[in-house]
Amino acid sequence: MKTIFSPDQLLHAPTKEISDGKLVPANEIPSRAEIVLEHIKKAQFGEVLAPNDFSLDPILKVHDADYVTFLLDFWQLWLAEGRTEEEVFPFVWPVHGLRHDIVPDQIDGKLGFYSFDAGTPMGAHTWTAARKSAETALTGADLLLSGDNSAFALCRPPGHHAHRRLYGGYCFLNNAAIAAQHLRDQGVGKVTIFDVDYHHGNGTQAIFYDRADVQFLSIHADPKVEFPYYLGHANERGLKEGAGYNHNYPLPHGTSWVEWAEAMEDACRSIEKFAPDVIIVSLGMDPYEKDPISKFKLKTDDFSRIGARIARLSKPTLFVMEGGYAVGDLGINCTKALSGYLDTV
Ligand code: OKP
Ligand code: ZN
Repeated sequence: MKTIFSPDQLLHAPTKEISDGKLVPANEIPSRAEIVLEHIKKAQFGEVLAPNDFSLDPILKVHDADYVTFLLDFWQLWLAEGRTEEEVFPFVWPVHGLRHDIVPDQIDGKLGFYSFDAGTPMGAHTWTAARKSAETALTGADLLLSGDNSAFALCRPPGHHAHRRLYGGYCFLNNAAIAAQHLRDQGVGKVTIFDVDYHHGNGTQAIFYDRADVQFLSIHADPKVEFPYYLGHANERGLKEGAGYNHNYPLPHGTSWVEWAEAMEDACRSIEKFAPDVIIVSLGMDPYEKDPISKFKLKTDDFSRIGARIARLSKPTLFVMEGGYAVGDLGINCTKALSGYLDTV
């Protein structure tokens, strides 16, 4: 199994974030990718490749052009406004009853228009890193197209919270969605995105909600008590042609392996029924018991079990990294998931 990674993904390097009303040290930091890379190399799963260059087209298949332009330009707008802070946060949003049809000209108006939380800092190099992260996922998709049975896209920043036209939850471009759409555009018939991150993949769900060609399943903490709060309930089953192709498994705080695995078993039965041509795993290591921002109780060896169960689905599989913030154990948990897969497949 090859791994794809670019050091440009380290350029997005926030030092602080707003969480639970406080300014706290950032969780989504470059060392997350570095420790995973170090463990992947040690495990010798296969070559580590740099991502290929892509035009903006595959990103624009998933994200609106005005949103992409905003991500590209926002640092210039920020400086032009005379701001000197290196980390940028939104603070005002067009929620219920406010207008969504006029994009403000001013930078603070734009920041709120294109985001859904105040917990996702942006900086001078955010666009460069996010674009490389998406290209890492796209290169993984291309490896499957050229015959590899599996690949690991070591994406960072993560992607699954990003909507077509919204950033948030540390995510700017939806790497898994961009890879899935690219596979469809290259002739792959049906794609499943299986999201095992602790947080609901609200962006991925929203992007494919009315489509029957991309199935989405997510096992996550109940949004009634956990970020992203406003999406991820069990009764969200898809719309129009997409009805029946969206599956959410919200689980309570404190969930450990037995209950988590039960949800996964149900999810795997739905995947088998859908019979995808390719599976993309949104691989978050944050269901881990020691994760600093999460409240599930999975242990290191449980990640091997996740990988092994996915292997038994017997489909070409692209692993796309999402969250996981217990940095000390992130490398081992990630390699466990991948070796669990490789030892079973
Ligand atoms: C990104 B990914 C709640 C703070 C929530 C955002 C979490 C984003 C997670 N105490 N902050 O899904 O791992
Ligand atoms: Zn997460």
